[in-house]
Amino acid sequence: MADLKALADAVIRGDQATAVNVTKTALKEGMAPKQVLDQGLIAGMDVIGARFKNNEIYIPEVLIAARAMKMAMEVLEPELVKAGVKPIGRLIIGTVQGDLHDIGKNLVAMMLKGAGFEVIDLGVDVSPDKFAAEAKARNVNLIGMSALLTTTMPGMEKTIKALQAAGVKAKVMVGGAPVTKSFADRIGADGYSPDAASAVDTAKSLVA
Ligand code: B1M
Repeated sequence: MADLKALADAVIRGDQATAVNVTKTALKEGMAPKQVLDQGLIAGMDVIGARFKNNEIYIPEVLIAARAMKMAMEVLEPELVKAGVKPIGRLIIGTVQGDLHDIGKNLVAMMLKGAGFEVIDLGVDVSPDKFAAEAKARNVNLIGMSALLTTTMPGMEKTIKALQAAGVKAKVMVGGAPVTKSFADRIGADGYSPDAASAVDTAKSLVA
């Protein structure tokens, strides 16, 4: 019988082979894909998120765990689709125009995937028009923007204006080293997070 605690532990350790094997065994035994996701993969990433938030682990451990989760998700995803399991929210995420930094944005994207969001990553140097066009085309309920340069932060405000002009109703959350809560409030963002772990809490509260 597949052990979902062992699956969560494999994610926490970043043990890709075990994560994939336990996922395959669970599915072969007829376990519900949603149960494998919630009690195995997401349970493991929740622990990673909490440890990261408490500075008990650092970026490399998060990336290793996220990779194990990604490998297992490749096995699980088609079964989730077949079972009609819906993600808890769908978002686009990108680094704003003129900015090529993506390590933090990727980390946030991975944590959100780990928490059960469908994440569409637009990459770096994303223009306000592209954010607006993708938000409309993909019918998302959340938009995430990252900026690492003081010179590119104004791109967040421009993007919010472009989203409003395009009639996009999705919530907007922002983050990145130079971004602050007061900046986020000033430009009219719905949410701000200082790090990837709290970004999950913010995203969940925005789509709730
Ligand atoms: Co650049 N860089 N860089 N850089 N770089 C910084 C940001 C800088 C602070 C270095 C410095 O001068 N001390 C400085 C910015 C100064 C400023 O504007 N205040 C700087 C500069 C000036 C530049 C260039 C202009 C340098 C030059 O060419 N003269 C140039 C700009 C290029 C461009 O973007 N157009 C440049 C280039 C680069 C590299 C390409 C070499 C490389 C990026 C590689 C890559 O990302 N693929 C790079 C790097 C690596 C850095 C530093 C060293 C590290 C950034 C990083 O990845 N941190 C950085 C200095 C530093 O921070 N020590 C620096 C780790 C990452 C996990 O943290 O991105 O903050 P962070 O993400 C966190 C949170 O902020 C938050 O969660 C993450 C995880 O906890 N978060 C969100 C991020 N996005 C979020 C979104 C959310 C919520 C939370 O919601 C959607």
